[in-house]
Amino acid sequence: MQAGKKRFHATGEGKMMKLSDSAVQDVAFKALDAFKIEIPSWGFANTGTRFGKFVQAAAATTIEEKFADAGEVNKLTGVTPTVALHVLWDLPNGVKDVPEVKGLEKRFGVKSGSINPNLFQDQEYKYGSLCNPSADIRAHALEHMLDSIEIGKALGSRDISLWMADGSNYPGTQSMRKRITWLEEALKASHDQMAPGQRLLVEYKPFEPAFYHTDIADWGMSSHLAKFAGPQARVLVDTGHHYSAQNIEQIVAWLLHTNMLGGFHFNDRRYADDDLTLGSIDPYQIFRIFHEIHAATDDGLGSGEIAYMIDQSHNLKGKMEAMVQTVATAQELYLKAALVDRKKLAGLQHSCDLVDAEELYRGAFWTDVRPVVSAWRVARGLPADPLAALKESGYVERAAKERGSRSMAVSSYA
Ligand SMILES: [Mn+2]
Repeated sequence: MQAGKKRFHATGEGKMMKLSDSAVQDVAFKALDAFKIEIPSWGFANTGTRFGKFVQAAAATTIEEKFADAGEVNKLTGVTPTVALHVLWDLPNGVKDVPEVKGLEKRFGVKSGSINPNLFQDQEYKYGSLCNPSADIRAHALEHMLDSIEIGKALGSRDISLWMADGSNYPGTQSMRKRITWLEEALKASHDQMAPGQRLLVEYKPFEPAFYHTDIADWGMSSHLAKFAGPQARVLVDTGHHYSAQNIEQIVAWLLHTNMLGGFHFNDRRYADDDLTLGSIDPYQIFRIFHEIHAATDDGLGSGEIAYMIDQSHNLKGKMEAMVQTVATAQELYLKAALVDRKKLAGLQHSCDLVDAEELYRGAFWTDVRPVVSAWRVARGLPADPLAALKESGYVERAAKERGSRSMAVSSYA
């Protein structure tokens, strides 16, 4: 479709949105211009499940290849200017690796995004990292946090994104309250070392790898810890880290209301934390989350500080294809939510016109926005269909040829 030929209509007249009003296309383009999403370096590497890995020839095996892939996704989509880094996987030598990473940023046209400390890989973390009963091990974990903050400063990246595997498997084997205190101390000490403008994002997860208690199990715990740490700390919502029936958009509404929402790790799941591509199971869930954000923005709660990030591990789909597919899906769902006529919806909510309100809301969700996203891409000099452009480019085949000898070296899981 050519830009400007068909136009979107989002005033919510009836259930169907019409492609007519140029003002609505302006709204759509403005929303798409504002939307950026961060992609994770680990989404390009060979990863697996607890049981094994199915390796892919085109998978990235080095930080250079991860940056090359991330740069390619940004070229195709135009909305992924940053790549999340995992300290031990991407910067095994800490701050010493920063010059190399800076060189890769220049070469591939993407910047370093959130810095993810790794507090779950070392043998000493068997019984926890920042919550370990051993003061020595806690100190070592804190040192890694502080190193990660220094890496963030050196790279000029804003967010330190903390997820911990800490917890326990059996009742009575650990003091949950002592561990809260240790966590409070560690996050406060980390916060104290941050530069102005840096942020600490605190992620939560109800279970896995710990199966009895997880030290940061839900958004309330994250929010408490972030507040305790200091004014530059916020909550990070990973959409996969909830119980199946949980109302995630309500959590988002609370975090917006209390100004504690720092960002998202987007993915989808059918059961637990499966890291499936966004919107593959429940796109309406993501639409409902974005609606809360758009509505809060209207009400003057700034959305500029919300980091949208992808946290997915593609062990069956091709990694590049899965990433491009996810980015496009995120744009579509963000746009659908932007097209809700929120003024009209507020009126229907006030008068308790339940069916009309729901139909207005769902009408935006059912609108096929793909043509307007394509028109926006063309208007911005991007491929109209990034997945097709990826296929045509031959990038994945080239990567498979170049990387195959390294990426196909299977390491057993046990
Ligand atoms: Mn996550």
